Amino acid sequence: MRKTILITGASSGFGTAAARRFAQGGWQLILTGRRIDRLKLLQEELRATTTSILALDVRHREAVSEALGSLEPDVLLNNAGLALGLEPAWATDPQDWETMVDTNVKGVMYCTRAVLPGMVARNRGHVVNIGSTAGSWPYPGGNVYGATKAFVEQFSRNLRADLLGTRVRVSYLAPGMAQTEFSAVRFKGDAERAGLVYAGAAALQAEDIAEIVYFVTNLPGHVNVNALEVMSIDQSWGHLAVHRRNDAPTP
Ligand code: NDP
Ligand code: 8X3
Repeated sequence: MRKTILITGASSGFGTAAARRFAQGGWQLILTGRRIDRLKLLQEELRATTTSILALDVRHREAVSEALGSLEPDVLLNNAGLALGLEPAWATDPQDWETMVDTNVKGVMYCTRAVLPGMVARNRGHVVNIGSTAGSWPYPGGNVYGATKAFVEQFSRNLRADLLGTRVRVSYLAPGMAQTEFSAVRFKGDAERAGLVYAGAAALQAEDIAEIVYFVTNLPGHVNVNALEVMSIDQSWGHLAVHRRNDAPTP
């Protein structure tokens, strides 16, 4: 029987690439996002595949429960998310913090809660949560964005603890810098600044993440990838920052 994946945030980036990858693998797709026009185009592109589209804002608990509660996906890809701003904590727009928490934290909670009872009842399913390296490795300006992704990691691990004894899998994927619309959203449409994020480096591409999601979900049912971090070869960690007073020399 053909399997079904439900993807949040399928209108762009990782979500669109995952839709294409799973379509190629013969899966049925349920694609969600706010921009229904984008989803319609994708549905048209993938018309050989059974694809349903749903306009859904993951921040709205009732709407999520209504739209997803009766669906029976084999895989839920909790991918919808965003960063807004790169200012230090004291200079951010508090509304941006709210939006990130509502989307990246509450959206993941709501979508998971909507499909999980069915997965447990069927004793079958897989929840794949997209986090970020920002959830583990702090950087200036990452403040609430990174914290939301740390939530996603711990939520994923705690879900596994609850689901022990069932055949429902949970995986947490933490990508590093990837070239999607992510930075254009973070910088609120400033395309030039967004382009600089990826300039001169071989950033991850959406297709790379889609391939990893496909791999993780197509492993034998007894194999649960708990957490997986992936970066471009051109990205690594910096040393810990030290603020030196009185022009003290750097060693
Ligand atoms: P994109 O901006 O390209 O895609 C984000 C997707 O999320 C869009 O489809 C958007 O759809 C959807 N989305 C945003 N807000 C909502 C909402 N309230 N309700 C429903 N859907 C929403 O970025 P990416 O593909 O890069 O991001 C996908 C995920 O990967 C995010 O969770 C992001 O945090 C994470 N990530 C990204 C990295 C990167 O460097 N690109 C690295 C690590 C993690 P629409 O606007 O139509 O609703
Ligand atoms: C996106 C990666 O480093 O821009 O989650 O926060 S980063």
